[in-house]
Amino acid sequence: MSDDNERLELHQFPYSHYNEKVRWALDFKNVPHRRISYLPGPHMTAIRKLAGTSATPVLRVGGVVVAGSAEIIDVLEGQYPEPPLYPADPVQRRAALDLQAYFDEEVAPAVRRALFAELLAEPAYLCRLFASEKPLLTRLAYRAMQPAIRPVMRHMMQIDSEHLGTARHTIRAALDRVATQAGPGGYLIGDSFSIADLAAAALLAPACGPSHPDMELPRPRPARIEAWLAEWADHPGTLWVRSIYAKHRPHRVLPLRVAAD
Ligand SMILES: N[C@@H](CCC(=O)N[C@@H](CS)C(=O)NCC(=O)O)C(=O)O
Repeated sequence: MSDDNERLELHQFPYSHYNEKVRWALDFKNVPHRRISYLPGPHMTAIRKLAGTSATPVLRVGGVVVAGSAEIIDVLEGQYPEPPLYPADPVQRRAALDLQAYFDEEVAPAVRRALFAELLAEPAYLCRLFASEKPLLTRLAYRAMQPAIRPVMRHMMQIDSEHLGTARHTIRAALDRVATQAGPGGYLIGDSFSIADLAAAALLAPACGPSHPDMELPRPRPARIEAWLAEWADHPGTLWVRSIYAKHRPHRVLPLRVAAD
């Protein structure tokens, strides 16, 4: 293990699909790291100070700070090339990165918008997702803050009737796409696992309920969360996401997480 590995920190939200891309890349490349989890809302000051933007994931390696899931994975691919996430063939590499951009820019916001429309109606469950690792007083304070945080989240994620209708359409189109584009080996680009499969599966995971401790929504679940998962459960794209998780998402003991706020 190099000194850099020992000092590598992922500043993240648990269960967040953009953060899951980076967790997956780190685990896939077997890179030791520390995960530092924040509460959505109160995270802003600390993450802005660290990265100049409030969005997670943020990776810190020694004195270097990198923000954005695609940017972080690009750095990891350069520093830890084995096993590769980028196809060796330049045409396939371009296609895989383009597919990642489609999932990052179009699909991920739609998944998040539609899921949070349900989660914001279940504040106790939302707090369980994001605050369960925190001390009791922090958990109670976060629960009490929910009425103030909710309108900010609705605004930031454009949770309104117009955008929600489009979001469900975008999710279905993305599930259709992975189901039809996956080749005989089950991969989106070429005949091996790549960044395209990782990005698609991680960013669709909140709708597909893959069996992995970093993304499986904890039980018992409120009825509206069960209904959300049931809406997508039988889609062939959901089965594809679950199979990619089963084959390529390492199951391992979670690294130490450190409370950040
Ligand atoms: N394009 C960015 C998007 C990151 C993003 O939207 N992160 C969300 C997590 S779901 C976030 O931290 N939102 C809170 C904020 O922006 O303050 C990426 O790929 O990392």
